[in-house]
Amino acid sequence: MTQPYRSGVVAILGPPNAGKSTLLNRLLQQKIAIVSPKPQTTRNRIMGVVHGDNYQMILLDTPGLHEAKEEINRRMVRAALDSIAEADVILFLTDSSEATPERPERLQQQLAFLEAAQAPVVLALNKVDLAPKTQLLPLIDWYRTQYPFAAIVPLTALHGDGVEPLVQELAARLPAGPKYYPDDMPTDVSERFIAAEIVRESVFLRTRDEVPYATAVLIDLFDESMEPLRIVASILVERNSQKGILIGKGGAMLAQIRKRATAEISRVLGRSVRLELWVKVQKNWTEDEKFLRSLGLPE
Ligand SMILES: Nc1nc2c(ncn2[C@@H]2O[C@H](COP(=O)(O)OP(=O)(O)OP(=O)(O)O)[C@@H](O)[C@H]2O)c(=O)[nH]1
Ligand SMILES: [Mg+2]
Repeated sequence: MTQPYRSGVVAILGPPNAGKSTLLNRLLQQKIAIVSPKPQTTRNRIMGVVHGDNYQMILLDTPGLHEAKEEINRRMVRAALDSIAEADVILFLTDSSEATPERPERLQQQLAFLEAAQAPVVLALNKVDLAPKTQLLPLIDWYRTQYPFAAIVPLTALHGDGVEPLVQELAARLPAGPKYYPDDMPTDVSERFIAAEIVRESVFLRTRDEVPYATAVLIDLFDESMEPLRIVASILVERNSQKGILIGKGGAMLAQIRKRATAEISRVLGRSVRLELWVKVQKNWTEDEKFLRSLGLPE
């Protein structure tokens, strides 16, 4: 008997910085989600489609689950939790090099969210390249006592080991279903969104403390008819002092951010780009409900 065609939604959840976006990009073999060494990089739910021979896997990358005090953080966590209801399979991804059972409460809280889910939960232990080998088996045993995972897969999203076995585990748990998206459609995010996100990624990579978290990026112009592609973007911050940091001495910081973002947008979109950046102060935007909604963050 031939296998039925399978399709469905896999929601990727887990603590901040575990490597969720790195994994999404690897599974899609292209960059649609930004990545940084800082937590809380991803702010929106980001969809990507993996097209297998006999299955279609709709992946949802989500913001990391964290203790949310500010309005923006509350909404980021909401975006992540909302994806649970849509999921046919949940992929819970953690950092195996860090999240040892020494800090179990945080993980237990996150696993409690999944208990409401009807969907099977596959655990992926990421960053095994950084974890001491002797740590892995006790860690797997510990996770087994915490939740009835459908499968546990060690992997490294960055280097690719373990990714294929993970795909097999996920695909096998998709329900029988139709092909929802055409083969040539890897994502629903626009090039405009990716460009704004790469500017934000560049800010995450070049600045520290509260500055990346006070930053939002808006695309003011995205003119595809121009060669090179012309993009004008505003980088919003909350305070004048942050604007000063982003611009830097004689404009040096902004020049660095622009240079890095231009190169990365060109690489990802596969065409040359001319990028213009403006830094603007928009007081308390991280608490502004209407503005957060305009950024696609749910109630
Ligand atoms: N060594 C190693 N680093 C990894 C691996 N996977 C991801 N990283 C790094 O971990 C950091 C966080 O990766 P992200 O993909 O941004 O993590 P995330 O879970 O999406 O983070 P948030 O969006 O903030 O929740 C980046 O510096 C990645 O390069 C891995 O398998 N091995
Ligand atoms: Mg992310």
